[in-house]
Amino acid sequence: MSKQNQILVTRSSMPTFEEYCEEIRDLWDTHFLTNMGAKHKQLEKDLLNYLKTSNITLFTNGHLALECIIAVFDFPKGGEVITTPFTFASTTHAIVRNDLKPVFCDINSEDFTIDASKIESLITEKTCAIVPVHVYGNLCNVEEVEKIAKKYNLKVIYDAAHTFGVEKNGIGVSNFGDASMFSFHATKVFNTIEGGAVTYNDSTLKKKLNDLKNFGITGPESVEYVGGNAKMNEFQAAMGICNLRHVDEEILKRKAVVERYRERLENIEGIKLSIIQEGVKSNYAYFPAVFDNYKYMRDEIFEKLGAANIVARKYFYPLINDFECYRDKYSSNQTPVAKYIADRVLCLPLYADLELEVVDRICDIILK
Ligand code: T4K
Repeated sequence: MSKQNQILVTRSSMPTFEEYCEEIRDLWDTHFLTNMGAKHKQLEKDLLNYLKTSNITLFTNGHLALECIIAVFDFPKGGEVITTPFTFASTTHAIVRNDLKPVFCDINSEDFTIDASKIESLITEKTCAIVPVHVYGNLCNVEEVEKIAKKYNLKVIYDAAHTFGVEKNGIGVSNFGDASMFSFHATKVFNTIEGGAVTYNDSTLKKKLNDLKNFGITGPESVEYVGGNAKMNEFQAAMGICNLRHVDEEILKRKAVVERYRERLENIEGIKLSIIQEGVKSNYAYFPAVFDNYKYMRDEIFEKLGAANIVARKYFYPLINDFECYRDKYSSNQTPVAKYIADRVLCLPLYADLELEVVDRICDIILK
C-alpha cells in the first residue's frame, strides 16, 4: 500500500475548493489580508453565536491563545498553577512561558480529565490558578473544580482545545470557569488551518487581549504592554467561516464512526473505552482505547496497525512530567493514574469521512 493510502489518525475537514475560493474572492478587492479584518470580525461574530458565549477573541493558534489568556490575568511571577500532565505539550509550556510554575495533579481513569478530589491538597499560598484540560472532548468535573476555585479565590482557565461545540445540559463549554482556550488547528473538529480562540466571562479583558496579540500596541503612538504577534489572518478566518457552515454535519459523521468503534470494541476484556458522560453533547473529537491487560500490549497494537498502513497515535505519551525539559523538576510517579493511562492508551483514526469498512478493518486487526 502506498503512503497515499495510509489511514492517519485524523484528516482535516475542508470546504469544497469552490466554496473557499468564493469566500476569499473579496480579499483581491480589499487587499486587507490580516490585522483583524472583515473576515476576522465575521468569524468572531459567528463563533459567539455557535459557542453560546458572550466574549471571544481569535488568535493565530491555540497555543498563543492560551499564553495570552494566562498573561492577561497578571498573576505574580513564580505563582503556582495546578494542571495535569496528560495533555499536549502546549498546556504546560503556556504556563511556564508566563513565568509561572506548573503543579501537576493526577487524572481520573474514567474520562482522563483532572481528578478534582486531588486538587485541594496541592493548593499553597502561591497557587493562583487551575488550568484543567477537557481531554479528548471529555468535560472536566467543572462543578467540583469551580467549587474549589471559589473557596480559594483561584482563576480557572480551561484548556478546551478538544471541546469545540461540546455542551453540558445545553450550556456551551465556554461558559465554565473564568476562561477557555480552543484550538482550531487543522487536526481539530473545527479548523481555521491554524488558529485558536479564547472565551471569557469578564468583557473588560477584550481590549487587553487584542492588544497582547498585536505587540501590546494600544494606540497610534502608544505601546503599553510587551505583547507579541498572535493575530489570525484573513485566509484562516475565511477557512473558519466556511468550515463552521458544515461543522454540525461533520460532527454527526464522526458520531457514526465512534458508534461503530464502540459497537466493535465495547465489552472486550482488556480494552477500556472512555465513559460516555451524562448530559454531555459530545463533539467526538478523539477515540482513545486503553489496552489494560489485553492479549496484546498497546505498543504491539500500534505496530500491527502500522504494518497495515494504519497510523494510530499515542496521545498523550510521554507524559509532560517525563519530557526532557521538565523531568529534572518533576516525576511521573507523582501522577500514577496519568502514567498508567499514558503507557496503555492509543487514539484510533477518527475523522468525518472515515469509512465504516475501514473502522471494521482496524477493529479486526485489534481483535484478531
Ligand atoms: N492544548 C491541547 C490539549 C492540544 O491538544 C493542543 C494541540 C493545544 C493545546 C495547542 O493548540 P494549537 O496551538 O495546536 O492550536 C497535533 C496538532 O498539531 C496539535 O494542534 C494538537 N493539539 C495535537 C494533539 O496534535 P501532532 O504532532 O500529532 O500533529 P501531526 O502533524 O502529526 O498531525 C496528526 C495527523 O493529522 C496527521 O497524521 C495527519 C493529520 N493532519 C495533519 C496536518 C498537520 C491533517 O489531516 N492535516 C494537516 O494539515 O500534533
